[in-house]
Amino acid sequence: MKRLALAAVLLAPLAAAAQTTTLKIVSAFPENSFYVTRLNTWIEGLNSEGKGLLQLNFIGGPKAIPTFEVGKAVSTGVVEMALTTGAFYTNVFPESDALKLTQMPVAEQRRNGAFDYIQKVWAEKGNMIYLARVVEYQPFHLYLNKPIDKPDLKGLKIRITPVYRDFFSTLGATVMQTAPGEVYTALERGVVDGYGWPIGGIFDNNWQERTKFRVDPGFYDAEVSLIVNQDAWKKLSPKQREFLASQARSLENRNDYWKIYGQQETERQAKAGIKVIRLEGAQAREYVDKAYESGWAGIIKVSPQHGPKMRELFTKK
Ligand code: 173
Repeated sequence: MKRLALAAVLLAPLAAAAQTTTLKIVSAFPENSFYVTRLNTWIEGLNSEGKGLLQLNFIGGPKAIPTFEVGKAVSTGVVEMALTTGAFYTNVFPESDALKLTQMPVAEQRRNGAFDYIQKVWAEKGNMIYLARVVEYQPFHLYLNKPIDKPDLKGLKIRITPVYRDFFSTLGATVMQTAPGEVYTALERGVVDGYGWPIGGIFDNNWQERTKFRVDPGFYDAEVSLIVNQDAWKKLSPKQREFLASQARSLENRNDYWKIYGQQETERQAKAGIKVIRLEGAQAREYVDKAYESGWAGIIKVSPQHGPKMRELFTKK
């Protein structure tokens, strides 16, 4: 009897510890970006609710794993989770960059089959669980230091990621890919005349100091999501999976916040002296149409298998 009780005392903490899984998570966006601030707040909440079940250990941003390596790290299980965007892991599978082209909120993607299709492709081609989209309602813009009076970027050198490559190239730009962490230096040295970025976030790394113009309208919708290594996901218990999915879902459900953030950032840019180059009427329509046409042409070219189906599911009817 005595021995049994002792064994129970000794084994109880072990059993509890065995039930807790800790997953490593990284961000492909710089440590000091607002996306990461929001991620850390979410992780704190998850860790306090997930005691004894599931914990997340934030390893860091691009200093830990470089921006364009994060997708591979998740795919191979070097880390179990990441906050990143599809444009940063086209080196895992090229369809990843298509998420910028969705024309309906993620809530609707979960209803119309788009989300299921994304999950299937991400699992098959990336060994990833596409868990939740945690940024939306953030159109991309072209930011410039030289003025333009029509949608023609000939003679301009623009910083890009895969998001903007097809579109800005179509407009005649010379393009140069960099991670977000290298944008400031590229502007400072005059290596580029402008860059692509969503409506929000340019203040995180002081790019406003090196930005004269924003071109309106914006185009596409910035996608930032939580992805999980599929093997790590399968190793979780049903209860842990349910917990992680519902925590991620509750962050996704708060995406309306990004609408307000976009307005605030627009005002902040005006106050910082950034002038708007506004394309109007037919020119504005052509600009946005060109963005989608060149974007889809690029995706369909690299993925004749999934591109057309994604286009059908992602396009507003
Ligand atoms: O410009 C970028 O680095 C980029 O591709 C991106 C994608 C989503 C959100 C923010 C930036």
